[in-house]
Amino acid sequence: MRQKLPEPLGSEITSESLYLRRREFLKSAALFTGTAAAVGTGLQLLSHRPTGGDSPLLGVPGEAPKVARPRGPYDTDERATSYEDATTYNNFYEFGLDKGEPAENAHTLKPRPWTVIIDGEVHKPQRVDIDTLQSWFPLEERVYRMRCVEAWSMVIPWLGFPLAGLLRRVEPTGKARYVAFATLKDPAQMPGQKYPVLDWPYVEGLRLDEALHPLTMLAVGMYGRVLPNQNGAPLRLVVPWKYGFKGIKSIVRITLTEKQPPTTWNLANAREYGFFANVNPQVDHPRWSQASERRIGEFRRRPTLPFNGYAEQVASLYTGMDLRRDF
Ligand SMILES: Nc1nc2c(c(=O)[nH]1)N[C@H]1C(S)=C(S)[C@@H](COP(=O)(O)O)O[C@H]1N2
Ligand SMILES: [Mo]
Repeated sequence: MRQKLPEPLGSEITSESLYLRRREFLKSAALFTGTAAAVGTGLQLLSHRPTGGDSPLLGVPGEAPKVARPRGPYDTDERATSYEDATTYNNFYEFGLDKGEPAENAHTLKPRPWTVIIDGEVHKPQRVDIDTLQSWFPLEERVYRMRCVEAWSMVIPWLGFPLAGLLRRVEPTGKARYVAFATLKDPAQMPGQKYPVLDWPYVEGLRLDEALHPLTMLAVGMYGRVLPNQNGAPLRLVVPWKYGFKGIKSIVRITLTEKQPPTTWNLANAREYGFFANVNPQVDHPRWSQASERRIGEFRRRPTLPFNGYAEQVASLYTGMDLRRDF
């Protein structure tokens, strides 16, 4: 059955809450140079939306979600991957190695209640419930390309907020140079952790300037609804110019550090997976070419773009670096 056409995001909220959200947005927007398209989606609305079943905000499979808002400076105009594909073709080894397994198995993950720790080289460490953390920031929608190191890609409308807002709030010390992230470790909720395929918990990291870049976001939702478990509920990192494995899922801890933190795929195979993992069509994976990619839902391969098409925004972060050596 054909689903009801999605309504514009935020259409259900009252003018009063819209007013309050706008004020919040203006406050936080002052921290950034670029202006982002804030989506007035009420957090209450989002967090109570069930992860299964119908949603009026859900896109029609195979069609770009119809979002009645002006395209923001960070949005690609490429057609979004269908919700169906984005939620059934996943990499989330805590729930199995096959692409279909996370969607089948991730119901054992309990994304609420959920505590996130932000610590390390910060003046104001936090131990905070995910709903409180979410309430600190207005949600924005960003339609980003996502390029997996395995040479497939998607286009996903994320809902979240810039990581920079959270980092500024905890006030990094003068020693902070990197940000480390960790996924939940609980084999009862994440049955794949019973097997030593990777070092658990999954960990990732960014250099502080990468973490503060306005493109870098923490997502709590996608396609106008709360993040499905298989996509990394309740909180996942999105760094669109890097290979997908940098986008760590189901985050419980964010630690600012002086030294470059260990990262899971680099620990597993340093020759194949670097710390930076910037999308680079000129540096092949030892076992396959990175020059082109398969966009999920499309027939023909397409060329892979330097920094996944975000070179204009991020290339300057790497001035003076040899990106063949620091891949
Ligand atoms: N904790 C955790 N995070 C993870 C992974 C994982 O196995 N475990 N897989 C990564 C990889 S390789 C990719 S491509 C993306 C996939 O995100 P998606 O399933 O939402 O498309 O998640 C990344 N984050
Ligand atoms: Mo990936």
